[in-house]
Amino acid sequence: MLIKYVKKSEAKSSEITSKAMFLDRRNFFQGVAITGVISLLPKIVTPSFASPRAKFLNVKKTPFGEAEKPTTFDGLTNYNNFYEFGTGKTDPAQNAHTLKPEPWTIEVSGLAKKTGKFNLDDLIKPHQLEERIYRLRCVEAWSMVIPWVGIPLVDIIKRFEPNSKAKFVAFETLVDDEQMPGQKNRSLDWPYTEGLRMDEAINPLTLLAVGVYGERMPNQNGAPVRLVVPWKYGFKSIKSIVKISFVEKEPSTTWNIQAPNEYGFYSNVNPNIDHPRWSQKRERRITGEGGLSAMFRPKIETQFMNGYAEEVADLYKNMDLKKFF
Ligand SMILES: Nc1nc2c(c(=O)[nH]1)N[C@H]1C(S)=C(S)[C@@H](COP(=O)(O)O)O[C@H]1N2
Ligand SMILES: [Mo]
Repeated sequence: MLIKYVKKSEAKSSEITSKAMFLDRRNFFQGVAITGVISLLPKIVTPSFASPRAKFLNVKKTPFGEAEKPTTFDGLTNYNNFYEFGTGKTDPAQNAHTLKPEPWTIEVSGLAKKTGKFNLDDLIKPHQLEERIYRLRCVEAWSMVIPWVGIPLVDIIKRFEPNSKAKFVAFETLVDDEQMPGQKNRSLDWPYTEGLRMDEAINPLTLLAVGVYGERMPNQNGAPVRLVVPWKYGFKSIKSIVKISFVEKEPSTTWNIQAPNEYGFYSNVNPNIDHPRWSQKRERRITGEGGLSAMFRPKIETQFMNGYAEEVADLYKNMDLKKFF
């Protein structure tokens, strides 16, 4: 990648020390023994990183989530949903090393003045990378707090100059069953697809993320580039994006195709609307500390729009949220 970063070997020793702290695996896994349910726990694996771990230079800090305690690096890289690498939570950490995140091309098409194939580095280069700490609430009722590195999607969208007919933005993940061996199974319809209404896509909260903790995106989290839509259930935050298209009609999306009665197009986090098979009122916060047993801690209340209502509730002011779930 041409994105400016400093190789670990070039990092100051002070940085290496702090790095070593969040790489301390004992933090994440201590406490597992006391649960007495080891056989029920996901397999503990060593996270895989295809490329050398390296820090971005020049990431601007922002006030987003600064009051929150992020999930540890180990926590957010060892408990993932990424069906392209298997359906288990530890499958991505174990299997995602086969993904080659560089070089990476994104194809932009549809109702815009500028379309074509773009190298990811060229797309990113003119922009200031930001760190934003956002809550991620999975539809399965767990959550994390993640220090993302990225760019507001709106800044990227502007450059393609979509026209007034473009009412939605559709996204697709890579299809390559050599790089993504989980695609040899029909666990989902490949490619994984997602979509946002244009006003959601250009909302200043919506992030195109290229890293976490100041480093390039770990493969299991969606390298090299993914969406982060913090007020929506996690599955809207599509990983390893290779296609973006500006379209007139609401695009079809993977989980809606899979189970339309369970997963709607909007999928805004909403504790007042239960999933047909479970409550969405509360969530388990995965801190990454205190071992995987942390998942057995009492749940916390889920907030309407995942706590981002002030920024986004207006987008839905004339809509029946029970109908457009
Ligand atoms: N391509 C793709 N993107 C995906 C998924 C997936 O299986 N494939 N899983 C989604 C789900 S269900 C969640 S909760 C988040 C998890 O992101 P994380 O692993 O970085 O926590 O990614 C989302 N993006
Ligand atoms: Mo999810």
